[in-house]
Amino acid sequence: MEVPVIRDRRGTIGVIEPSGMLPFDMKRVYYLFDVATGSSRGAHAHKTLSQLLIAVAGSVVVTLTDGDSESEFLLGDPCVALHIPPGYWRSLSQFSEGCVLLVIASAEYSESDYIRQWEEFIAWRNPH
Ligand code: T46
Repeated sequence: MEVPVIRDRRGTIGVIEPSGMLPFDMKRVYYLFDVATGSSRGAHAHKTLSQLLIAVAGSVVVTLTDGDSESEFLLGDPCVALHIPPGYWRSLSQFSEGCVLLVIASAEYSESDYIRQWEEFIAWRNPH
């Protein structure tokens, strides 16, 4: 989704407000930074959590799969947010130097919402 921005000759402000504009109610904001180039993060799914990811500086590649098909997204524009609904395995790679990835989430941190084993994820997606 496009992030609303306010531009003038001094620069640009990106604005995210909880009312109306998001596909979920926001409960948490966090950000990844100081990620060593060449390292990967993610490699898990969330059972109920929805997220919006915005590369507010630098770039990162996000790979999403539901266990069948896979999509790859290059995030590198602070005016663009990637919505990840619940139930997608995500891998984050190719962090550029200085990348700052902002994450807006629908719930507070809960380890029990994570699926961190690929086999468990596939079984969860295909319960019978
Ligand atoms: C995701 C990608 C995009 C907390 O204690 N509180 C928090 O709010 C978060 C986000 C993490 N943690 C702890 C849990 C782990 O012990 O920090 C450690 C690393 O977290 P995680 O394995 O989730 O880190 P990433 O970078 O692999 O994933 C993060 C998000 O947590 C995840 O939801 O989708 O960024």
